[in-house]
Amino acid sequence: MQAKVNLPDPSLITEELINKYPAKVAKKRRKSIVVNDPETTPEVQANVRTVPGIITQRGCSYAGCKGVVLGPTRDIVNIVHGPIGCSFYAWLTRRNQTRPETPEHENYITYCFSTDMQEEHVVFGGEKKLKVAIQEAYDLFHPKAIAIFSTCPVGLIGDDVHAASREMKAKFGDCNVFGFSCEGYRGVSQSAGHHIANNGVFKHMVGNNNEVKAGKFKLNLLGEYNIGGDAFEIERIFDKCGITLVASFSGNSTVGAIENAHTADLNVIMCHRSINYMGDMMETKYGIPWMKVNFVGAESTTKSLRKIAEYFGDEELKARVEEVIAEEMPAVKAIIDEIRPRTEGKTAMLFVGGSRAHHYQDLFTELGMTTIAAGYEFAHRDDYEGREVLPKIKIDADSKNIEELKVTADPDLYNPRKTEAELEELKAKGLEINGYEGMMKQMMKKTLVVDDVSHYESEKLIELYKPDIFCAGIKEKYVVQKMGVPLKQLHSYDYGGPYTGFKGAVNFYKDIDRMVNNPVWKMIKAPWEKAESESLEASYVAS
Ligand code: CFM
Repeated sequence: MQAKVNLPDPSLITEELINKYPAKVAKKRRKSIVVNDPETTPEVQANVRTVPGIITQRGCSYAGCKGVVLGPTRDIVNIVHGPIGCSFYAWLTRRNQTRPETPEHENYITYCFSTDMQEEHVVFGGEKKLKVAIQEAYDLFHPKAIAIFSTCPVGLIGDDVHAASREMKAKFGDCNVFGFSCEGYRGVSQSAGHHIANNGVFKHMVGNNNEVKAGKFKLNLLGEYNIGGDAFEIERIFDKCGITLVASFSGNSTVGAIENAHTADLNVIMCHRSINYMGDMMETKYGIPWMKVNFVGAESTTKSLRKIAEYFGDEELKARVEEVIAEEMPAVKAIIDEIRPRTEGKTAMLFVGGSRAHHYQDLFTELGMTTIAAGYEFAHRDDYEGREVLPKIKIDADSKNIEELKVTADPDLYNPRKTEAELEELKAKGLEINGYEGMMKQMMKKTLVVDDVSHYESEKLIELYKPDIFCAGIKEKYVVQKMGVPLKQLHSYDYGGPYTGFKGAVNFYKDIDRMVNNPVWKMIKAPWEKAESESLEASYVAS
């Protein structure tokens, strides 16, 4: 594939990005900045510690565990064991929506539960206070489950959240209590917290309820957290196709659904980074294969639905999926036809999390736009280069910190949903089972891939490439916009969304059209448009 846009020489760009760094830092950063080639997928340094002093956009292990993976499940009381700030900053900041069955059903997402650790507890221990908090939550809410999240001081002083949880669980008898050693420092980013969360959910929740519910085509949706209502749109499409969603991990989800997840016949994975561990563990223990899907983008949605239908191999389902696509696509096409002449040929940069920098490229492609540079904040090499590099990834001291569960086939419940021969047949049809090819194979040659991009590098990239839109988060938003480039938040969606499925794609096209074609950006004098002498005030909007 050839770029429709003129790309500057990417090797010169790399030099520009790192030439202001001290030699040691430059050497390290150089390994995380690569010129893409979809054929050879060069190695990207990823999932390594950020250089101290560099402004990164990463979060912590606790954020990945509590905020990302466990947080969206509405009927778990999530108690943060730590100082109040850790809880406050994880309180309703992620826009994970949920829809209780009735207004009377449990929904604890709006609450902020914390042990409010004080100096006294740091010095003399906080377990007693934690048990009091668990008891209080139980007395007030009688929830199905209580999860405890360790913040940094908990690990430093050695409070045993697991022992406290076990004790309280035994005491209550009707409430599942379990803890997570997800102290912020456990890994180099929130990615460590995802893994810790996967282990805990797998150990303490999945498999607790063996009741097999009705439904011919049963699957779990892994790694979809219902930001801005994304999961609602996917659920709507599944319903329409006659696909039964047993559990979502964990957007719009419940304890009951997750406990029952092992009765599904397929796991489809949206966000590979945050939940691939669960897919693998469920395959080993229960015999459920997983498949990577992407419901971001109308074309990607149709592809994913067809993959699901092909997996189940049922002619009626295949026909129904085609009917749904035929019903949904005209409205999408109509909007595309209207908008695309205005967006065609424009350029985008995406620096987001651990999956969206890849997924959202499909929506831009649908708009005729080119992604000229992209990167994740905390993904691993497999999310860039594809899972075939997994055996080649060096396990460093930081990764060794995180427990690898030893999973074996369940003596009673292991039931391979497909035989080896059937799996081979599906693979021959082009269905990637238990695989993910990563971001780079989809990006054009000579585009730039940057892992854990620093604030300085983002500004440099904007100066050098002058993209039509930059996608990142709230921390970058206003700096980028002051440079005269619109920034689309792909974590919170700038309070919009959903962006998944057919209806979500339309929302996205309209939002991007409004942003890249807004005349206001031309009225801002960008720093590179100013004379040298004026450059001191370059970061201000007014000129
Ligand atoms: Fe997965 Fe996510 Fe993401 Fe993520 Fe996140 Fe998020 Fe994200 Mo923000 S689970 S990796 S840790 S898709 S909160 S819903 S938007 S960084 S790209």
